[in-house]
Amino acid sequence: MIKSSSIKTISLSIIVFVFFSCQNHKSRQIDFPPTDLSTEKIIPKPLSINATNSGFALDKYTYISCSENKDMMDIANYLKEKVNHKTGLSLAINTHEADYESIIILETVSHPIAEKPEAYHLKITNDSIILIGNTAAGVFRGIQTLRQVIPNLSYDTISDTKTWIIPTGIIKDHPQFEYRGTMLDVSRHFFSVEDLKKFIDVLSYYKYNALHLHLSDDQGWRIEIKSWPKLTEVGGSTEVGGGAGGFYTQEQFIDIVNYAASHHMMIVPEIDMPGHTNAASVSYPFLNGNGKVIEPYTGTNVGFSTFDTNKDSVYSFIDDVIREISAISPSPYFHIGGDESHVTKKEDYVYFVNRVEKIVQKHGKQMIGWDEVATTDVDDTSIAQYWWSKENAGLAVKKGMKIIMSPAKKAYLDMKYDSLSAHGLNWAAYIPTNIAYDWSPENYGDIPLENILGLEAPLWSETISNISELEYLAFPRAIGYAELAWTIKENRNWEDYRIRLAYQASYLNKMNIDYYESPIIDWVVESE
Ligand code: TNX
Repeated sequence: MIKSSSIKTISLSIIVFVFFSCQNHKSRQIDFPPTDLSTEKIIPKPLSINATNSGFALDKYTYISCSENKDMMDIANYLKEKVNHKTGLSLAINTHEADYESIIILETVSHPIAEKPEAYHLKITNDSIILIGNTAAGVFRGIQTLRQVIPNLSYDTISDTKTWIIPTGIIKDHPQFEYRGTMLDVSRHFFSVEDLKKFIDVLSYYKYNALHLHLSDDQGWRIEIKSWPKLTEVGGSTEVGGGAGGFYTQEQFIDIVNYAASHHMMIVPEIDMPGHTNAASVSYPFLNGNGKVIEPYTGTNVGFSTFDTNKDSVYSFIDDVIREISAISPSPYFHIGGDESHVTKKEDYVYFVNRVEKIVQKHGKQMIGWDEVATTDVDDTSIAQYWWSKENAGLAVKKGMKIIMSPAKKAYLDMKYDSLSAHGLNWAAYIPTNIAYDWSPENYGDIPLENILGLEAPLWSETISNISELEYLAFPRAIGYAELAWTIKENRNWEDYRIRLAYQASYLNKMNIDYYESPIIDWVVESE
């Protein structure tokens, strides 16, 4: 209570201060061109936009104001850096100098502006931008909207300095779904910490809040476990095609987690089991339950490996792995995989998933599993990720579980766009840019809306081995999935989205993203 009322006092005093200072200031006269905030190319499309058709001049006379707490200062510095990257301007933060003409105020509110923690309001007038959020995460999401309405091109003659005209009006916004993610398979091919950070930069621009890392599979184990060092020494040294593989040390994993957190995103770790475990069993053969001599695997088949589900030592191993990862992973979720365990007997699979669920819970996490886990006796607090089986998803609904929507035919980023695509698979479908966007997670597979936790677009990496190939498959489709997860169905429309997507080219180019230049989009490149 004390904290929130003092924040309110701070923000009120700032607003009063600004009002009076602007009154006293030799307010400059700018002849703003007409604008229309409602036709800005914002993705994901906000809940409501009221345009007031004038302009805010972003220039060297603009400064940022916020409370001096760490969360808000971090966001203010982030905004400063992003504005600098786009315009070259270097905005002051919380300056006491009188020499300014306009202000950007960032604040959290004491009374929620909507039920969703990530809700924000953005009010743009001639000389102020006021961005308020329910939480720091809400303000951060609003910053992404603000970044998107800063034009690429400046006016050189409208005032005595280079000026970027931001359209005025009010945006009120919050996400439809609380879970908005992509997944990256770092097992089939390894991706560096730098690659992940670049991916996070772009995902956060489109308001994603989760990056799920598929950290183990038959072809590679990718995270250091201090109590079982051979997992990375042996299991980390392979990948599809025979390359060198790789792994994240715990320090590197923490670095990734922190980088994501500074973008108000979480990392969801996955250790896939009892199938997809060849790399673990090569490292420690006692884990193996398929009765065969175990060899390193660098092909792309699935479904041939399994843990031995009847040994207590296997569960002690799993306890260590989940304990060590949970200790460095602030996300509330731990993903246990559970897919395609074709050589695990059904009763063994059920026993295994139930026992591992309890281990996950013991370490303070909520379990996520691919949709097959719904065939076991899991709790309704566990989450099923619907990738293939409508029947399994239906079982999850019956159990009262929440569901993450990732249907392979619509949401798999590793599916080719079409038969000419340079990378990707096509076992589920070809997914061109329009098909990726033009469906409703709200109405897929008869899942009631109240069971849907959110949407995730997985990127499996059998056919991609570097960041450029990753970007080819992920973009532009991941931009569309961001909108499906954030924006309500009533505000989505392919023809309208198609235009807004075309205008993302300048941003993607500036970020050096090797996106697929889908021929059904009339890409528009504007640059200074
Ligand atoms: C199925 S989707 C898998 C992965 C593959 C992917 C390729 C899922 C839960 N399992 O092991 O990489 O297909 O598209």
